[in-house]
Amino acid sequence: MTLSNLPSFVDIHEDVLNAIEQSAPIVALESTIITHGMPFPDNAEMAASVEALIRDYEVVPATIAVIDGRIKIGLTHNELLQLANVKNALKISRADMAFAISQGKTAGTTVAATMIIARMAGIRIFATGGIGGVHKGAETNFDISADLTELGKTDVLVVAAGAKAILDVPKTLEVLETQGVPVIGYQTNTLPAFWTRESNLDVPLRMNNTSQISDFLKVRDELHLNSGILIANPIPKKDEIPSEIIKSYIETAQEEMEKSNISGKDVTPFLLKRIFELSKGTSLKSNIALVKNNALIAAKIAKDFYKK
Ligand code: PSU
Ligand code: MN
Repeated sequence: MTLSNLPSFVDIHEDVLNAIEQSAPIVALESTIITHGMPFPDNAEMAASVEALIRDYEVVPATIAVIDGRIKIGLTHNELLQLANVKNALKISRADMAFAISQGKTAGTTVAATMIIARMAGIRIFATGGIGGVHKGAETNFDISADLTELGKTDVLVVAAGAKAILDVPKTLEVLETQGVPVIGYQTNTLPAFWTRESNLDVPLRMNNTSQISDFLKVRDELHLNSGILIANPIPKKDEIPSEIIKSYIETAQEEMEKSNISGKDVTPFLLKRIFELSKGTSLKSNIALVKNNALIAAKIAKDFYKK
């Protein structure tokens, strides 16, 4: 889809539009992390500082969301604050995007929905905290995030801090492989585990600098593979939470969830919120630090990819 035939309900921020027209580097950002992943006001502070960090790198940030039924690609400061503060925002993926738009709702876009919207505008590089994956007990509850199938069919590069230990990480890697999604460890041999730098799983591919990643993306384009790429970027050492500690919080949160009949799209927000409470806020601090770290790598990749 070219810019001129974007749907009538899409608003592109002026800075983003200019960057698209000039083939200048842009990094897309998701908004479920704002509406459902972090409490106010930390979510607003996180979103604004991640955008600022990308701008400092001379790359244009494009936070993607749905506000009052309109797709926004790039938010004003006021829109960002509004979104961070809104009660009852929807959390939308591929399945419910059209619902939010046709009903005039406000919604945070998941990794899947953000990838779809970024691709519409030709934005190729996207930073987030963590992707959705295969949940524990998937063999009986079938809970597999639509993020994984989206990565299998939409050619946007996603920088994330690996897969969270609230997920079944080995199964998540298997599904990514089935979907044909390259998983590239950035300067690491093991798949990062979100709050911790390392896990006991080998990362399928490794790259050590952003220009290698940019070259890889260019080859993928020439091959017309048309699917996503996952860059797994470890959390900075100083912001890590030891795995034994985070494991005990996850187990408690998981048990509570099973007792309280939480299912579907409420699962990830519930677990994140309980882990935040159980860790007395340290999980949130780490989460913010790793999002910033991912934004920085994404900005570097974008700069290399769009170098003239
Ligand atoms: N992981 C996080 N924080 C988040 C999410 C995942 O650490 O906010 C969000 C992302 O938007 C992701 C979504 O796309 O949760 C996945 O939700 P589900 O598991 O319901 O597919
Ligand atoms: Mn799910």
